[in-house]
Amino acid sequence: GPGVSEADRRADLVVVANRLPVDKVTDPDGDSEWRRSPGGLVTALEPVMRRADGAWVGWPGQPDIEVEPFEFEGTHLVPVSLSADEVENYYEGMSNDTFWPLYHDVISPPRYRRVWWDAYVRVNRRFAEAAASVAAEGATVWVQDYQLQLVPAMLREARPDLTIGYFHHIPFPAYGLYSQLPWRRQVLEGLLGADVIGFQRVADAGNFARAVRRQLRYQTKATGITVPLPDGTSRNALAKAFPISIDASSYIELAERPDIIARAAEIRESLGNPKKILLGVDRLDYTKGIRHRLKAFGELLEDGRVKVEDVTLVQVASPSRERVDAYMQLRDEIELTVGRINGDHDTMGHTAIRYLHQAYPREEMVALFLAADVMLVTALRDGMNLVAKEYVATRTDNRGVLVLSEFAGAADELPSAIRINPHDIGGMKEAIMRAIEMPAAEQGRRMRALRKKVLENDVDRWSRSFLDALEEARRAKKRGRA
Ligand code: GDG
Repeated sequence: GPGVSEADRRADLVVVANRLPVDKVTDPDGDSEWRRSPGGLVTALEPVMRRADGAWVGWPGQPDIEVEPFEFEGTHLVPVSLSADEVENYYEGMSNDTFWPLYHDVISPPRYRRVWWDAYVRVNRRFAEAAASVAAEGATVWVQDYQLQLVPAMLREARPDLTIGYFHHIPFPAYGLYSQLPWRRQVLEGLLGADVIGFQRVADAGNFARAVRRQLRYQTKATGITVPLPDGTSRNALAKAFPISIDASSYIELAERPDIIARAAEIRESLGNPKKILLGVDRLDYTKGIRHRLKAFGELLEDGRVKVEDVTLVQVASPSRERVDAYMQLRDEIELTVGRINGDHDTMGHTAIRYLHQAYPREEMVALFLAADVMLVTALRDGMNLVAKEYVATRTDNRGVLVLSEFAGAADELPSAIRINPHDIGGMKEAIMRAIEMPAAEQGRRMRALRKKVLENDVDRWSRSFLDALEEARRAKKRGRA
């Protein structure tokens, strides 16, 4: 209102995420401006934030810059600065080289380093303080993801009046693995500061509840956890699955655009008009099963079951976490494998694998989805996997086949995909052949069922159901106090 300065604005809904929903873009003249980031979470929360006149707390994406809070497209943005050391220890270290591999079933060995943990605690406190200072009395705060697992308890401590939610975008591992973490108690206690703790799959919520029982000896019952308080009373936390989704209608709009349809035809043409195009789209990450996929496809070529003139695999591996060792090593392995397979099978006019270590605009991604007869999602572990849902949403002609790993959260909702275990290379080869050879009628049957699921459960529904659960928690708290 009048007289309230920008920096003093308080919000009734606050989102706290590692990144702000904007990127700072600098043009060749050195002028810079903020642009909305392309991410899915940003799109998902944009309408909610606008309606609630909300605030968003996050890191602006570059080390050592101090930025004052500012307004951006109807949202109050509150930047949290990180030093270069903090980016290295809190983000690249603790978040991406400890929690990420541990929570994805130690596909790559997690590293437990005390200096990383110290930075993680310090940075989580900074996020919690920023959120506490922008939240209005009785506000709702929604914390996002594994970089900020301590924020809920820190916030509750500073601001008991708040209703706090936390959503975990990645898997929560079985207790036998989770218990490796030297700071396993602190993390559970951090998360339990929230009134609602959301996970992708029912199994993730179950693993979390089991860790809480085994480690903290708290009582759990279905999705409810009884958290004891110092005064001998207790409060309830809800730990439950809220499977995330995509803005399906925006993908349909793109899929119906004539220029994008034309681009899909052009892509097929430039690949030499193969009979079938297989597609993989992933951040270049060891959780995505890219090597397993390449192995299966390479063997099918080797066995003579597919011919390079007939079938091409397009693999987009967008650059990711390039300063973390495990990612540099993975890139070398993938590029060696692609080089070998192409060297053995390519002809002058046809390539086995068109490998693209690049990031593309969303329009190009949709053109690729439209060009692909078979989408390969072969993750070894994945919280959800939005790519599977995006492919399905764009297939307005009800054609195309989704091959989907049972280790991706999306498998719980999409039983009409061809389900695979990516560790079973033989099984994956059969699944790929089945997808390549699938008659149009069966494709249509399966794709209609898949589309129904994705269109009914879009991201707007996801955010509404999470915020409804938080609202319910807020009411229950009020009743408890009255
Ligand atoms: C985490 C969890 C969970 C990829 N390359 C390009 C590009 N992408 C887009 C995809 C998709 C998104 O990035 C990736 O989302 P995923 O869900 O597939 O995977 P993660 O990045 O690992 O996300 C995951 C998700 O959080 C949400 O909770 O589902 O399990 O790991 O939207 O299309 N987009 C563009 N160019 C690219 O080159 N434009």
